[in-house]
Amino acid sequence: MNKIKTVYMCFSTDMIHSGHIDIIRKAEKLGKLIIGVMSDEAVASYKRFPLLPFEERKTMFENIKGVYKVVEQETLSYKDILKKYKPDIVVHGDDWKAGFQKYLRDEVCTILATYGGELVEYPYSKNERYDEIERRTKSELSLPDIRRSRLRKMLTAKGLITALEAHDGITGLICEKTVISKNGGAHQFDAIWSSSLCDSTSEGKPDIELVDMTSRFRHVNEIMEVTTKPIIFDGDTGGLTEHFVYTVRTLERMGVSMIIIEDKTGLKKNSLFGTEVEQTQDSIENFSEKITAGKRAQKTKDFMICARIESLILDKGIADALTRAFAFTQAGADAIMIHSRKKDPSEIFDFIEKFRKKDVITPIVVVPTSFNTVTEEIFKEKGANIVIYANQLTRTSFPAMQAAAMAILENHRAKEADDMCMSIKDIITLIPEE
Ligand code: SPV
Ligand code: MG
Repeated sequence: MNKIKTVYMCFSTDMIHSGHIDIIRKAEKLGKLIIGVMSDEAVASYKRFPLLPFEERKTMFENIKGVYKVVEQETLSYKDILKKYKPDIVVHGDDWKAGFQKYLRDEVCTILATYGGELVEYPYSKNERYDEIERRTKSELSLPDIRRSRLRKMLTAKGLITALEAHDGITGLICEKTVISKNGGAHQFDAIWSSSLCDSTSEGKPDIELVDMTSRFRHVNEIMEVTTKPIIFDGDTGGLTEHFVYTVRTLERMGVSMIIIEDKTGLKKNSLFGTEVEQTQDSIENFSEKITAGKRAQKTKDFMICARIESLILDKGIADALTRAFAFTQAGADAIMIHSRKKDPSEIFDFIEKFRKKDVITPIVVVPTSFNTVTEEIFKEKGANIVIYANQLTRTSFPAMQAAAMAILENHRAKEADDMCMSIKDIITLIPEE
């Protein structure tokens, strides 16, 4: 008697439509159907954060007639799952023959060939209605409640997340849409950083809390209009406690996930100036009160207040930074940001190691503008949880704009600047019409 074949298919969707049911019906006719449901982390890495968490997506597939078993596929790559279950047949839509998924397909074919497995592909069901479902899902992700709560969820799912600076719609879109695929994996930014330095710079002003909150909120709003990713807001010193509580409520209502406030007082200057300019650190008591007042003011459990410690920036040493970090978490801070302007990351690593000896839960945020040789993998290994690329989009755009302006001045025409310009076609791809 012929042995019943095992069939494997993997899904990342959080909504089942008739196209999925069609392909499942075909696959189950080929044998005992095992469905792989992709982990939250794997889905978030290449697509978007799933609306439904893994467990719910798993239950959804378990309840489909004809499905023999549902398992978790932890990575985009099928390698581990194929090695584990050795299915006789892998079923997939034929859409993965090109694009970033081609690598995955090639890998599947190579592995299947090692044990005589077979790949069965069905025509991908392109349907306007399915595109509409995906569009709707995306717009739900941008709703305040859903967007706000996603930072905590991502931290739990991934352990370490990254944020890239944006200060307007176009930089927001770059954070939202830039994805690279490499060796069967995909990589994109998890969140967006609304930086005081870059908001100020984009308005041609210094980073001294001169750009008021109303203008800062306008930048956030512009970003929110065209993105879905969670937003971390640079709240400078947070201002007076009496004002800070309103800032917390406004940001929370808008759907921002986290505010980071730094323990400085008086006229704030950008930290990267260090001790070249006069900067005063707030007292532990005052800053703790501000944090506690902010925590009391927020309405949801999702919103996070992060305390940023400036001790290393102001040459006050690790011991002072640690004392402050523990006091601020005691006061209710949901996360700690430790900053440094040294190229050498040792003092950051030293802080993280000592903090983690007493506190393994509170997320640690780092902004590696100066200590930029450290990779995300190393930060994760050391115990950091959020890596913010705080100003690279702003700083890369100026040289390009200046070069174009100079080329036009030199040549009395724009032709020489042409090669530096993004094509209209690329602009349309980045900014689609709804
Ligand atoms: C910002 O981006 O505005 C920051 C980070 O606060 S830093 O410029 O490094 O102080
Ligand atoms: Mg700032």
